[in-house]
Amino acid sequence: MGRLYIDGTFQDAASGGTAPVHEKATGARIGTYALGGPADVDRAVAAARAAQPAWAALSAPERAGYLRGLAEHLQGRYEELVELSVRETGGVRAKAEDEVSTSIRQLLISSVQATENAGDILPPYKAGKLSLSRAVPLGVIGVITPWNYPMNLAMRMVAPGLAFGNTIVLKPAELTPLVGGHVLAEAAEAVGLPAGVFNVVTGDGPEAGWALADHRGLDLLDFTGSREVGLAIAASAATDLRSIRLELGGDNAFIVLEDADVELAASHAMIASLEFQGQTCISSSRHIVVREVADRYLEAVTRRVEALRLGDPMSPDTDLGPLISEGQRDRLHERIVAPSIAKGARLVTGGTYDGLFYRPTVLAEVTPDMPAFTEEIFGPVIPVTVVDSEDEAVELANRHPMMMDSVFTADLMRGMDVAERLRAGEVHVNDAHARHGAENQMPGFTRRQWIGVQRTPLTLPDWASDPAGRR
Ligand code: TXE
Repeated sequence: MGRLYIDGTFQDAASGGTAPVHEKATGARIGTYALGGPADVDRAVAAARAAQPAWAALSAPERAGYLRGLAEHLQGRYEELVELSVRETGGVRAKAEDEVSTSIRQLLISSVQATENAGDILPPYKAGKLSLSRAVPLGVIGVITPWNYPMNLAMRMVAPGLAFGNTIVLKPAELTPLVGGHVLAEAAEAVGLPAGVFNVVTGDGPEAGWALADHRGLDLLDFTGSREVGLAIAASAATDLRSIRLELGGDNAFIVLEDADVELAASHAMIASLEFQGQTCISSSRHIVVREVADRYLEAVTRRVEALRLGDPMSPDTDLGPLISEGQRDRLHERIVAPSIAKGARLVTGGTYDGLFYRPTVLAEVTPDMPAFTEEIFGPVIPVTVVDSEDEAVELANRHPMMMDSVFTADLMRGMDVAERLRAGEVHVNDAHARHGAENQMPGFTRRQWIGVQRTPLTLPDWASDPAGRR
């Protein structure tokens, strides 16, 4: 631990510095990570660049074989990795199991996809032409990941990226560099991935992160994290039109209509807002409930929330573990919960904390001018806003950027209609956080190259074929 993985070798950061990694539930030190910086990122990008042509020149089944090897390696360490994920992220066992198994599944899916289709034959525009589109790798991809699903969010980029012939430099979050970076480097070494194909530069955001985000030697920079850092990366990339892809937060809506099964909605609300203590970009951040069922919904949610067990995430009896950091706790409490209560929100339950353990919280009478409505929550808080109609619910939901919304109604067609009116990228009807196979649809790890071949001689105009012979 405490080392970078560059060009196929574990090595110290140029600065020589390391920093501790802590178990979130206890604060115990569980490892170290190397404090990489610009010089390390330069070396990693150069190694990835040098390795890329030979990696892309391997056959797709050969690359797929390496991916299957990575999957087998992770599977062989399953128990150890689940435990490490629990310690490092503070998520309960079920969350850690989901994270590791989703990462393995991603590797297997990408290994198949890469061998399936290398392009298309297109209908020619004119007779005698052969028109092809060929999928070619982008080249070198920089990947910056957050701490909430560190292995899974890395693998979503790394697996398809490698499968399609790209090479990678990964900068994992400093709160989770082990399960989000070091373990993946160990896997790469164990399966003998060619040197430089996959590199891990750990370090802090403003140093290692920014050095990678701002690097001119990448073909794509992929960032998952906060809106603030995303804005800075977008501004920098705009200065010379570098390719970036950003996945930032979402102030997602959870709509309960008057004909909904209120108990069902309340059960889904637990998962939608409280899974991993609500620290997920697709967490439901605003519960918008039609007045007729609002009291019943509030009661059903509160009853469930008050029965949740907060504690050691390793214990099978625990429902919610600690928050990831004091910074996240303070942001949640000082910038969202307390000011919303000050503005008139009613604290129904929770609203207190002990260290990183934040009691699951229900806020009622939340209005659209309160931080609990306008800000992404990113913590175990359910803010409930009452509306008079479906139209008002849709209008309020659409006021903020959303990734994934839910709508609860007894009428599925009505649910579909509401879904069509919501601006979220993904909407669930009578469901939340459902797995719909997004890992099958990761976009853009190749670019399209169009190839046109003239198969039969063309009759060209005189001015092109023989201008000198013109009379
Ligand atoms: O994110 P940061 P934080 C959102 C969520 C949360 C907020 C803050 O709203 O409350 O972000 O979380 C690296 N240049 N999400 O502070 O700082 C950093 O090292 C380049 C949503 O932890 O954006 C880490 O690897 N990189 C998200 C990654 O960016 C920088 C999940 C994310 O850290 C950098 C997590 C810089 N200047 C938080 N500064 C989701 N979409 O799921 C930091 N980083």
